[in-house]
Amino acid sequence: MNIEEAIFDTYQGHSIHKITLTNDNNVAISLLSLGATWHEFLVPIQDKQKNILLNFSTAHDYLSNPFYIGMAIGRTAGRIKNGTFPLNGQSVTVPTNEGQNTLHGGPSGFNTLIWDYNSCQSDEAVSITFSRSISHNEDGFPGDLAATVTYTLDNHNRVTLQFTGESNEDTLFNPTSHAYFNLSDSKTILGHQLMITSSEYLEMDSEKIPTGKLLPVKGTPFDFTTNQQLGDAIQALQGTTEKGFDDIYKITPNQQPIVKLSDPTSHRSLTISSSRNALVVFTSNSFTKNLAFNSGPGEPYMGIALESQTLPDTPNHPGFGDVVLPKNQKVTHTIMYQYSDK
Ligand code: FUC
Repeated sequence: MNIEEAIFDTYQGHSIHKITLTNDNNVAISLLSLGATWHEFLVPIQDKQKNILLNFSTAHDYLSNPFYIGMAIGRTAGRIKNGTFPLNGQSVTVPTNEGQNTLHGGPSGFNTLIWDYNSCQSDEAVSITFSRSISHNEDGFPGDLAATVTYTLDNHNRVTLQFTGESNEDTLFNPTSHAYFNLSDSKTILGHQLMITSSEYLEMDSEKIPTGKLLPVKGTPFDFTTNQQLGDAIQALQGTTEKGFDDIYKITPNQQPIVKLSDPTSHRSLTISSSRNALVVFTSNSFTKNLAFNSGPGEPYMGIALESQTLPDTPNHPGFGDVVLPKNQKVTHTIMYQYSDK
């Protein structure tokens, strides 16, 4: 077990730190204090390490595109229609950042913040906890929120991501991670297989806001109840505007893991376990070569984001769940990622 700290970059006069956690199997994760970002997931291949996450080499690159690469998302993942929702019988409006809607916590979401951190080490696991107080005036959501984002790497090659929130007023809390994975040795995820324990996905309007209607996956390219090759599924969506997946699956969390991503060529795989009721699947359909990733210029389908969360636009849809964080109550959400190369 090992922890290393380095300066990653400087942003608006602040040092951005990179913290690398390594386990006894030579698996490592690195995190950035900007956006509490998951920067690298390094897995051993022979005597080297391979990174299976999309990432950038500068703070500017992380913040100069709309894709939230690797970043922590909060207070609310996904879109809130018109930045407006009911809370305690009143209509609350928060700042918007995608047309008239609020995406991924709005213009001052978790991903835009520089977080404090401290680390912790035991024989079996090593972790880092990012913490930040976010005032109502800073991001425009009700209440001053004390938030933490903890990444733990253990010797079973598991990464456990834990978010906590506590506010002095009732507010919303629906955080997630926007890590993009590519397990393979090729530039795209088209050869990957995907399995999701979900039989329904959400209908959305032209602004990607849920209409409230659920659609069955059975008999469609959206059906990942058994292993499906992403290249085949994406091919079947070429007639759509999105030309790939940017979809919200309804999850029944009594079946774990909720998703398995695997690369048959390298035998690398990743499962995700979570008790939340949704998984957003985004196959980087609109990435362009102007994105200067560490792995080279951007291109469609170079990574897949698998965002475990509560169904978005929650308070505007009865039956989607409850993302209200009651005042003075600490709420914890956990997402667990299990890597394997067997
Ligand atoms: C996912 C998508 C959004 C957006 C974002 C970067 O959360 O649902 O449409 O593109 O990623």
